[in-house]
Amino acid sequence: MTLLYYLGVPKVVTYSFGILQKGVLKYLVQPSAQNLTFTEDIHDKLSLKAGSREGSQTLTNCSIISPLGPIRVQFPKSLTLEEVIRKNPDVTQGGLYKPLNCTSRKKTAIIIPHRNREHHLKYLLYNLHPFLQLQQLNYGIYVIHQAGSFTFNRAKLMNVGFKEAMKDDDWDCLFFHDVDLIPEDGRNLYTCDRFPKHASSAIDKFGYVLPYGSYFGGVCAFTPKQYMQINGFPNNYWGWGGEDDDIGNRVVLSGMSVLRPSIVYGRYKMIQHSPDKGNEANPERWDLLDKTGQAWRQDGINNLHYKLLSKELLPLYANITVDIGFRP
Ligand code: BGN
Repeated sequence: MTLLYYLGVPKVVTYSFGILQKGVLKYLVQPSAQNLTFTEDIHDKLSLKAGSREGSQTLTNCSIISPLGPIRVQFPKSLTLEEVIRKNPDVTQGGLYKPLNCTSRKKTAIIIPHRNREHHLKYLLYNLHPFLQLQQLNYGIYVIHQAGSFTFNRAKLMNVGFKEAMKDDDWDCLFFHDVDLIPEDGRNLYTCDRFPKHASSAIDKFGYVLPYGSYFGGVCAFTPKQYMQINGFPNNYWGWGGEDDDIGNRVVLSGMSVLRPSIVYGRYKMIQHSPDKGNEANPERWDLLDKTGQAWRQDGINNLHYKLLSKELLPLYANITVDIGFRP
């Protein structure tokens, strides 16, 4: 299992692994039913500890091993945001959390691009908060909301998230997270590594394998240094598709490899939805991708412009609303 955990392999090799996954591994890695923990049980586990922060004693370092294995994620029909707030009493304004009885050496910011997906956001928060708390991380959740109704730009929102989160704290890891993906295994650690990480290696929508070897969509993680090394994400992909491939290309072009959790740990459930209005497929994506090799140094975090409209510290997350402009 440990050997499978990370595959620090360049693009080409990852591709052949993708084929291998499809053929054989898929059948070896289904979690057995008796090991599954329900989201609600995780909340129960945490509520026993809630509020029990121990006084001024010197705290020992937290373990970075999550007690959780496979999770059967839940989507209770009548769930409200108030209930999610109630279930997370130790999360402070702006969606910040620190372990109660140990000192965490890991500080992770979660960046979630968003528009009109309140329903998904509620279920993601319901599942993600306890998941991160059991990993004993210092963490903060940032939701980056694109104002207006111009075409959606996922990668530019991620750049805004990076900039805004780094103003608040010296995060040592940033997770760039789709709003509709729920992690299904506690051993998928939300920490950074020697190279950028593609955390969603096995999404249910693709039959729990990579759809293609160089796939970099869904959930990925960078240290600030790695993020600067790829010049952040592209700002010029308006609409659906291609921006994740561009980011994956940047990793390779800047001399790094992609790390992935095994398809046992990297499982995610995608919340089903119909295509978003304002996020139609981007007809320019093939042309843009052809040019990544020349464009990545000019377009990215170094030429990012946006207007910050508001920053509210809500109980479960920091809500950042931005005007990022429109396709020129
Ligand atoms: C790919 C998309 C990705 C998307 C995955 C999975 C493109 C670029 C043209 C080659 N890439 O085809 O953005 O995440 O599918 O849906 O469309």
